[in-house]
Amino acid sequence: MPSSVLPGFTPWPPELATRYRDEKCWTGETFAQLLSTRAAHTPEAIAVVDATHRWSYAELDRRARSLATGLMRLGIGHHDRVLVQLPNRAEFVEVIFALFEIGALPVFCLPAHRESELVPIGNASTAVAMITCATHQRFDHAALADTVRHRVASLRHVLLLTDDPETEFAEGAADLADYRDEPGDMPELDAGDVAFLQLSGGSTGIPKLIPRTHDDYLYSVRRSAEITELGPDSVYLATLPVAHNFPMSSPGILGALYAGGTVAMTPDPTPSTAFAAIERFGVTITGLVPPLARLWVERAEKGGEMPDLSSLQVVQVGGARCPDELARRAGPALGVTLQQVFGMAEGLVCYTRLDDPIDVVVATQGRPMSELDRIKIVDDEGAEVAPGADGNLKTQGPYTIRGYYDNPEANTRSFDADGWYSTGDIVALRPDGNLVVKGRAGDWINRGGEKVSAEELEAHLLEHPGIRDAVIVGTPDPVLGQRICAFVQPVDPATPPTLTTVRSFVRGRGIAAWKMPDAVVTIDEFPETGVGKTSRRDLRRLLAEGQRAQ
Ligand code: OOB
Repeated sequence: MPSSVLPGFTPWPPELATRYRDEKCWTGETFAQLLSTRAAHTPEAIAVVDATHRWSYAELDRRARSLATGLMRLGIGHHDRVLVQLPNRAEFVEVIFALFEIGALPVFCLPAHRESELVPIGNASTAVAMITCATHQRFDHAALADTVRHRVASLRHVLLLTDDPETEFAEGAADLADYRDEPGDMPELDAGDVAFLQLSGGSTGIPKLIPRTHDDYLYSVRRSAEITELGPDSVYLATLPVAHNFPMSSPGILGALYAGGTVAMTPDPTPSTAFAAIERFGVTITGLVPPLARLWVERAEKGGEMPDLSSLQVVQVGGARCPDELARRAGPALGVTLQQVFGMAEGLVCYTRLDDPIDVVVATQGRPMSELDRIKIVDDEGAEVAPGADGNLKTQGPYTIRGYYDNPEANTRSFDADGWYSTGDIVALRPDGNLVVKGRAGDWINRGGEKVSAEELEAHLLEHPGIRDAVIVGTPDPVLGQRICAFVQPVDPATPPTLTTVRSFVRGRGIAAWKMPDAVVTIDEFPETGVGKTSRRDLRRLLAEGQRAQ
C-alpha cells in the first residue's frame, strides 16, 4: 500500500486523528471501495444518468476501473495531480472515480475557468495532466487546454472528452476514449491519504488548494446524506457546477452514491431545462444558489404549463446568503422542504434540519453537521464575543482542513497555532445553536454564490492602458446579493473607459465570466482613507459605503 504522505499536506494532530477514528467519523474506507461495495450489493441500481447516459453501479464501477487502467498506462499514478474541467455530465463521475482508483488527485476546476485561473492552478498543483471536454457551450476547451499545457511546465497530457469523431487533437492531446482499457488490478490505497484538491472560493496570487482525504471527506458525505435523509430511492440533481463542494458533497453526487441512490446531471440550471430534468429523472433533491432559487420560485409561482415537479422533496439553498423573504416563499412555491446550507470547501458545513421549525429555516443558515465540529466567534482581537453578538467565525473539526496544500503563507493567514481555521465570515450564534451569516470580513465579493477576489480583479484592471488606478467593491444587489462595481481612475479623464471596454478587456485576459464587473464608475481621485498610508481595504470600505448611501 503506498503510504507516503503527500508533501505539502498538513495532517491533523495524531491525538485528534485517533479520536476521529475512535468516534467512527473516519472509517478507513476509500472512494474506490465505496463504489465497489455499492456495485457488489446493488449492481443493477442506477448510479448516474444524464441526457445521454444511464449507468448502473456495476457499469460505473467497471468504467472507472477501465479508465483507471488506461490512465496508469499513460503513466498517471499515485499522488499525481490532474486538472479536471468537465461540465455536468455522466463522464465527470467516471473520470473522478478513475482517478480515485489509482490514488491520483483530481484538481477540481470549473467549466467557467479560463487561462488566468487554470495556469496558476496548474502550476500551484504541478499537475501532470488535464482532462476536459473538446467543446462546451460553444467554447473551445481543447484550445484552452493547449494553452494551459504550454504554460504549465509539469503538464504532459491533455485528454479530451469529445462527441465529435472529427475532433482534431493538438500535439500532447489525445482522446479520453482511447484510454478506456480492459480493467486491470488497482493499487491499494490508504483512506488517510489525500483524495483530491478543491479550490478555495476567493483566492488571489497563488491559488489556495484544499487537500481533502478519503476519511475526512467521506465522513462529511455520510453525515450530509444522513441529515438530508438520502436512501436508495433518492435522486440528486446536480445542476450547479458539480466540481463545486456543495453539489459534490453536501450531500451532492457523492452523498447520492453513498446512499445507493442516483445522480442526475444537467449542465443548465435554468427552470426550463432543470424542471424537465426533474420530471424525466424523478429527482427528489437538489441544491441551488439563491439567485437560481429565485428563478425557480418565480417560475413555479407563475404557474401554467410546466413539467411535473411532484417527485421533488427537498431543495437546498446555499453558497451565499438567502434572503429571508425568498426562503419563506421557496417551500410552498416548489412544494418542497427547504434546507439552508452554509458551507465552505475548506470543511465546515452547516444545515438547517428537515424537521426544523419554519422560523429556523427562513432566518438561519443552520448548525454544524457534526457533534465534533467546533466553532468559536471572535472579535478582531481574537477574544470570544458575547453570546449572540456578531463576530468572526473560526472552526476546526473532523472534516475541516488544517492547512492549504503547499502554501505556508496562506496557512499563516488562515490557520492559528491551535489549528483553528478563520473562515472570513461574520456570523452570530443564536441561543438555539443556529448560525446567522451576516457578511464577510475579507475582501471578496459573493456574487450569487460565485466568489470574486477584489484584489485579483484589481490586478487585471491595472493592466488596462486607460486605467491609472482601480478599486473593486461589492455593492448590494436584490437578486445576486452582491454585484461587482469597479471604481476606476482614468489615465485621461476626457476618454474614460466604459463598462463595455472594461469587460471586453478583462475577458481578453482569460478570466471566468462571473468575475466581469457589473458596473464601472469613473472618479478623478480616490477618497482619502484617513489612515496615513493608503490602505486598499479602507478604500474599498469607503467606496462601498458611499455606494450604499446612494
Ligand atoms: C460554498 O463553498 P465555497 O468554498 O465556494 O465558499 C464558502 C463561502 C463561505 O465562507 C461563505 O462566505 C459563503 O461561501 N457561503 C454562504 C453560505 N454558504 C456559503 N454565505 C451565506 N449563506 C450561506 N448559506 O459556498 C459551499 C460549500 C459547501 C456547501 C455549501 C456551500
